[in-house]
Amino acid sequence: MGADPPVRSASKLITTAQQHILEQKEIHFPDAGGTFSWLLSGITLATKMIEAKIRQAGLLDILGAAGETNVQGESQQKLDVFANQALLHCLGVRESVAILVSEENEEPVVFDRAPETGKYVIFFDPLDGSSNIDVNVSVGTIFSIFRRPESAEANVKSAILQPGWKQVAAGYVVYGSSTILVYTAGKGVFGFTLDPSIGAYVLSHDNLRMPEQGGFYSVNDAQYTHFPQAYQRYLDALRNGSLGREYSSRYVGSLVADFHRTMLKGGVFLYPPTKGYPSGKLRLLYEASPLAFIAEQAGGMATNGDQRILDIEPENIHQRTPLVIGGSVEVSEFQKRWRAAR
Ligand code: AHM
Ligand code: MG
Repeated sequence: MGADPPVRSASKLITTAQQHILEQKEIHFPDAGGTFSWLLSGITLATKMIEAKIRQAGLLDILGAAGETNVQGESQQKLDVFANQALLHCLGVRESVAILVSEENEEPVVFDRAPETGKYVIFFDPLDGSSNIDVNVSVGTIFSIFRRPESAEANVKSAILQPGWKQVAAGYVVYGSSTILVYTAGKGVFGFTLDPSIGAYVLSHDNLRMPEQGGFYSVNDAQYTHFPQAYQRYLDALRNGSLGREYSSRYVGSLVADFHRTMLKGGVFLYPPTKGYPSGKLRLLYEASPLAFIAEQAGGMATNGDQRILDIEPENIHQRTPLVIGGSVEVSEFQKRWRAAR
């Protein structure tokens, strides 16, 4: 027999989201089973189906209201319906899912699964900012995962109404000029870009950190006169250089897109209470809370003014909250001014 063949180096060219999730599990949770990774693969699959549909949107003439209104009284786009069904289907078939809560469904979807198998409760906003589809502007999907409480007295209500600090994972997908998945499982934040040629999310943003202070603020400025005074004074301070920076404003009107820019470039995103939305417009459980978890994992902060978003004890599944989220410098400055004004 001749000499042994040379051993090839195992260095990787790419890391897919699936590989990454499994590697992270081995590092941080070596005793965990594979159900959590399988669960996340349900989300990545659904978002690839949604992304494919979005890319065809102009071609297939599938835009426009589907003739139904959702639980918030907003007119539903056909793509909202598709995105919701894709997530309900891809997650519903996973045995580990106990309860699914969607922005598009008034009631939670509860599966008849024993607590030993049905371990997770998942919230999602299937297609956030969907009115932007008509004008070819970025939209997104947001998700939030909790463990189902194990105690015998835990019922559906207590499984659903958990504060955000109990999330085991959260993430979003922004369908923009490229499609990017960002997620955290409580051990840092990672971003993956969908490579359409192979249909896989590829690691592109390793251990994402939000700048402590950035140069952008993001708010629906047209509502300024309807904001509480403390918000107005804070925005004035951002504009007049009191925070030691010259800020520019950026507002897409798609939460995921505005948040993603804030993650990468820094700054602050605000959705204050307004006359039309006295508790703010954004929903706590499937918009504010998952993004707050990601922001904190990346070194940022998120508050409703009175409380850290992750500390809010929810009272109902579709409740709204004011949201101030972004870099630690900007958010703590807001917090200080808000408290002083109370
Ligand atoms: P949606 O869930 O109906 O799409 O609404 C949420 C969207 C967010 O993406 C965005 O931050 C906000 O609404 C914009 O609201 P406004 O047009 O009032 O600024
Ligand atoms: Mg939404």
